[in-house]
This record gives sequence, C-alpha cells and structure tokens, in this order.
Amino acid sequence: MESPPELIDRAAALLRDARHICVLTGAGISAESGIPTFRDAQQGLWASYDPMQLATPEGFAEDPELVWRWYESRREYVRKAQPNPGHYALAELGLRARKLTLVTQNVDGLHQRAGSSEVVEYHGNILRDRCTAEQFVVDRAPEEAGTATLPRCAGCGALLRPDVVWFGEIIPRQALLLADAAAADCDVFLSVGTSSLVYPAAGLAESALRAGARVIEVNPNPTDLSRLADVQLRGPAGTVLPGLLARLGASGTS
Ligand code: BV8
Repeated sequence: MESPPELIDRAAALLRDARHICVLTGAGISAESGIPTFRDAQQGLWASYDPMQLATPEGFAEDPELVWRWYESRREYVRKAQPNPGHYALAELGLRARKLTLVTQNVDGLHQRAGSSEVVEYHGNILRDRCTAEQFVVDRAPEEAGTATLPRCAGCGALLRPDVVWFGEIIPRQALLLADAAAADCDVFLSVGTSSLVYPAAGLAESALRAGARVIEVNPNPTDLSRLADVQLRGPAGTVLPGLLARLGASGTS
C-alpha cells in the first residue's frame, strides 16, 4: 500500500526544514537485504528457540555452544547481505541534512556499508567478538571466524561472545549518551523499520516528542509509536525512503 503523495510531501517538508534529524532504525530496514527481522529470525532450524532466551547472558551461560551456533548462523546472513536502497537513502540524507544522528538497533553494520558515518550502534555489532573476562573487543582472524564452536580469547583463554547487547544488559555508555542527546535535541525524529517494543531504544521517540520534535514513522505495519507520529508512511523502507529523498528535491535540506 503506497503512502499518499501528500503524506510523502509533508514528511519531506519536515526533513527539509529540520535543524537536527534523529533517525532510529530497526530490523525492518534490513529485511529487504535478506536479514530476517528479530521476530521472524526463528526460521527453520531455529524455529523452536526463543530469541528472548538465546540473546541473554543466562542463555549464554547455560549453553554457550547453542548461542554461538545461533549467532554464527545469523552472521552468515549478515556476511551475505548487501545494503538496500533504504540504507543508501539514509546515507544520502545524512549528507544533505543540516545535522543528522543515525541510531540503529541493528547489529548488521549495513548502515556503515551504505556510507552512513558516525552510526550509533545502540545494540552493538554481531560481527565483532568480545572477551567475556576482559570485556574488550577481540579481532579474530577471518579464517578463525565460524570455526571454533566455543571461541576463546587468545590473551586470557576466557570465552568470547558476540559484541552485542543482550536482553537484561545495559546499553553501551557512549551509545546511550549520544542517542539520548540526539533524541532530546532533534526537531524531527524519523523511526524506520522498528516495532518500537524494545526499551530503552523505543523510549527515544518518546523523549523526542517530549522535547517537541515532530515524528515520522516508516513501517508497512502500525506500531505502538504510530498513534504519536505526525506522519505515518505505510510501506517498505527500501521504497519509501528513496521516494522521500526524491521529494526533498535538489534543494536538499539546507
Ligand atoms: C536494558 C541485540 C537496563 C542482540 C537486541 C523498560 C526500560 C528498560 C528495559 C526494559 C524495559 N522494559 C523491558 C525491558 C527489558 C528489555 C526489553 O525491552 N524487553 C522487551 C522485549 C519488552 N530491554 C532490555 O533488556 C535492554 N537492556 O534495558 O538494560 C536493564 C537491565 C536489566 C533489567 C532492566 C533494564 C536491552 C535490549 C537489547 C536487546 N538486544 N539486539 C541480538 O540482536 O542478538 S534487541 C533486538 O530486538 C533488536 O536489536 C531490536 O532492538 C529488537 C527487535 O526490534 P525491531 O528492530 O523493531 O525488530 P522487530 O522484528 O521487532 O520489528 C521489525 C519491524 O520492521 C516491524 O514493525 C515490521 O513491521 C517492520 N518491517 C518489516 N519489513 C519492513 C519493515 N519496516 C520497513 N521496511 C520493511 N521492508
């Protein structure tokens, strides 16, 4: 279902006049790159597992091998994936906006590969490993990746884990501060491809609204945020976002 042109125009006008755009993306923007959204990631082999169990410190402590197998299978999707027109449209918007902060809940790194800079990885990055003892990021040689079922830190021998934020874990301090500041300062908040169910990420839009920002939502389906949005663009990000950029016209936003 296409959004009516007047809604696209209204959203484009908000973006064009914006002093500071804060963008929050979720799994939906990577769906068209072939990466299952978090809720439908449970396909095939993983259908009988609950991500809410696997993406937790408890799940990892109970069965690190199972959790690593799940992450390695998801890494395969990510390695094969390419950014889609939605990612590229946000990268272009970042070049044309007076100021844009891109916060993503996604752990796939596709925004960076599409050319977006200074991406705030609110939930980390699935392709990075972290030492469970020393808590710093560990670079594993590519040939090692995907081999050991229980990879260990070459320095101290402790188990490695994916450098992502699990349920029940706090958001990395730098990401939290950058995202909170952008949500409180922005005058336009653009929510793309998220069910707005996971906190504190979902609270960013509420923070922007409290600060008087206008909210644009891009999602084929309604969400908890929809009733608070000034403009709801019902459609896939890979179509809606390029259409928005086209409506911005050559004038850009500055
Ligand atoms: C924390 C990384 C402090 C791992 C993920 C209130 C305040 C604070 C915390 C909580 C709270 N209430 C509950 C909590 C706990 C919990 C939480 O929010 N639970 C939910 C389930 C209720 N939050 C936490 O635990 C957070 N930590 O707050 O620390 C603390 C500590 C202890 C106790 C309390 C507080 C940490 C949460 C981070 C979890 N890690 N990812 C990994 O990936 O393996 S979450 C993961 O799921 C994603 O990162 C993302 O955030 C979330 C999935 O959401 P979406 O991205 O929105 O994806 P989803 O599939 O849901 O929806 C896709 C959408 O796309 C849909 O709307 C669909 O319509 C749309 N779509 C589909 N196709 C397209 C499209 N849109 C556009 N175009 C398309 N083509």
